[in-house]
Amino acid sequence: MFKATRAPILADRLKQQMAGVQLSSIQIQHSFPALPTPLQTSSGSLEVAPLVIIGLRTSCGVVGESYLFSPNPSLIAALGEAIKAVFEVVSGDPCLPEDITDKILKKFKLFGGTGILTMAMAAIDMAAWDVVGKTVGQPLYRVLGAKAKTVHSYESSGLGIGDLISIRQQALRFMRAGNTTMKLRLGYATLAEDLQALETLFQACGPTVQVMVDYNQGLSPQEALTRCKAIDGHGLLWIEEPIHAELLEETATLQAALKTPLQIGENLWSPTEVQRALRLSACQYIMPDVGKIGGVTQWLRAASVAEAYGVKVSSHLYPEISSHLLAAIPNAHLLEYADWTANQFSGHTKPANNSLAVSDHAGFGLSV
Ligand code: SMN
Ligand code: MG
Repeated sequence: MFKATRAPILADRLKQQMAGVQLSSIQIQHSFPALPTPLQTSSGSLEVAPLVIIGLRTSCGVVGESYLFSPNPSLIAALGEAIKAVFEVVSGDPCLPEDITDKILKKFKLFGGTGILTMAMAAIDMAAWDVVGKTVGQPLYRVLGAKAKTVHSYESSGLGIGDLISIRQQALRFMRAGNTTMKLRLGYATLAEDLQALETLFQACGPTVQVMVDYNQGLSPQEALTRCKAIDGHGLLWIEEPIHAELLEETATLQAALKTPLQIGENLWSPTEVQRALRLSACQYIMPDVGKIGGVTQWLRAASVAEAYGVKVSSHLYPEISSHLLAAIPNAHLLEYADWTANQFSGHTKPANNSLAVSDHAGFGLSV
């Protein structure tokens, strides 16, 4: 069933052009930029954004750039090694991202696709799409046939679990840039504290604020029912990952008991997993992570699965890359904007008035 919805992404005329460009070598760098605002979630805290930065050299001299984000700094070296190992499978191949991804999927079928392997594949796929954009001299959203030059965004740079004064200060900072849509992390020790944090945000921002909350998988199914019911009448845009990401049936039971849409997807590892979540009615919205779903190719395939279910797609992190993808799909919802890579890439743009301009440089416009 999934295969029936899959259509080629790269246009035929570009395929011919890219068939003459070969993948030569891959370069790996590590970077640990400090988060402008450290983030506490119910499943761990973040002070730096551990990144693997990839340079994909090709026979025509174009270098494709991409990166991976790992919440755990200790896995960055392993991610880099996995990228090098996976690259061996496609070294010398033409720069046709869909073929590259399908070859890697096939090669590692016995190993199974999740985790570091799938992220390594994503890094190569993303860099290959960047090569396509740079070779034809167009930003990726244009290569993908998009018309929109901006995407709707929400602020996710801060609003971690923390004291009420800093929640208020961060929210007011977002409001000053006209970013009135923002995500609050919940999953405090008690429901009363969750409610206090929400109340603080609404009081600070007034009636124009639009809020979604993220439990980062922190609740048991039973606790999730209690807590989500308690916030169900607050007019939230969505409630994100209330319980463990693997518990799709339990998430569906929870969704059936709530008015507020559930949002999941950042921990789904393939378009097929997205399809399973939607078939189970586990959520009303979906937000694949371009690193974890396996790259641009797999993200776009997941988005077309969601389209078939009439479900809107948001992105998870990677704003410089995700902005191109959201601009390219008909069922785009919201871009998650976090400022964690703001000082890392020259192509990083910041949102204003709940909107982010997609880079007009060739490829993603990343540039380290
Ligand atoms: C999140 C994801 C990864 C690291 C920190 C926080 C969060 C989000 O789930 O969706 O932004
Ligand atoms: Mg999340």
